[in-house]
Amino acid sequence: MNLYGSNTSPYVRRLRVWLSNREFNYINIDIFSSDGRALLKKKNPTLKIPMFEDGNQIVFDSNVIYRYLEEKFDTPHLTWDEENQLTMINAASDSLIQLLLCDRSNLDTHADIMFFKLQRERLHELFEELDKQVDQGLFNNWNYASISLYCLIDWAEFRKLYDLKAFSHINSFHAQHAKRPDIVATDPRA
Ligand SMILES: N[C@@H](CCC(=O)N[C@@H](CS)C(=O)NCC(=O)O)C(=O)O
Repeated sequence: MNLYGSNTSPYVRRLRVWLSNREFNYINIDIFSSDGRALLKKKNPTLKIPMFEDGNQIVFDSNVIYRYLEEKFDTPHLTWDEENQLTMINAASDSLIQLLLCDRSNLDTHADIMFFKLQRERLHELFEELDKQVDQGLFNNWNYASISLYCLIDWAEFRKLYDLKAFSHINSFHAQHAKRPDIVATDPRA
């Protein structure tokens, strides 16, 4: 089993953490280098990571990879509420990725422009709801949803993409899990 990704991607990190007590090869690629792009073009027309390879089966997209792994390891399905948590975490991750790519394209992401305003409005709603759910204990189990939340907030902090200071429950959640061996082993700063 090969997981292709990069050390900084929050979508890749959640799978690395979830898989941390299983046998798999992690292949770190730079998706913006010519070698990385050539490898992706051969196997994955979405040109996005993570990508998973199990024998002849290639799987794209972290959500689908997770479903594949659930089946392969016969682990319980996410509940509908956990699926919603994951959808919120994905929406926040996607908005932050769009802002990062715009910033790297030298666009002013604080400009009064519909696209940027929509992302920031969404991020505010999502972090408020996620903060509330952490307070309600809905992320108390260390499962795929809470691993994904950790990877999102740690990445937002690492990339300095969003000021999360106001979300005290999210901050406590982050501090609570920061020293876990699977988290330390996948730190994008390392
Ligand atoms: N829905 C995808 C999103 C993956 C994604 O956006 N990955 C980023 C890296 S964190 C990527 O490959 N970006 C390349 C690009 O947008 O060109 C998933 O869940 O796997």
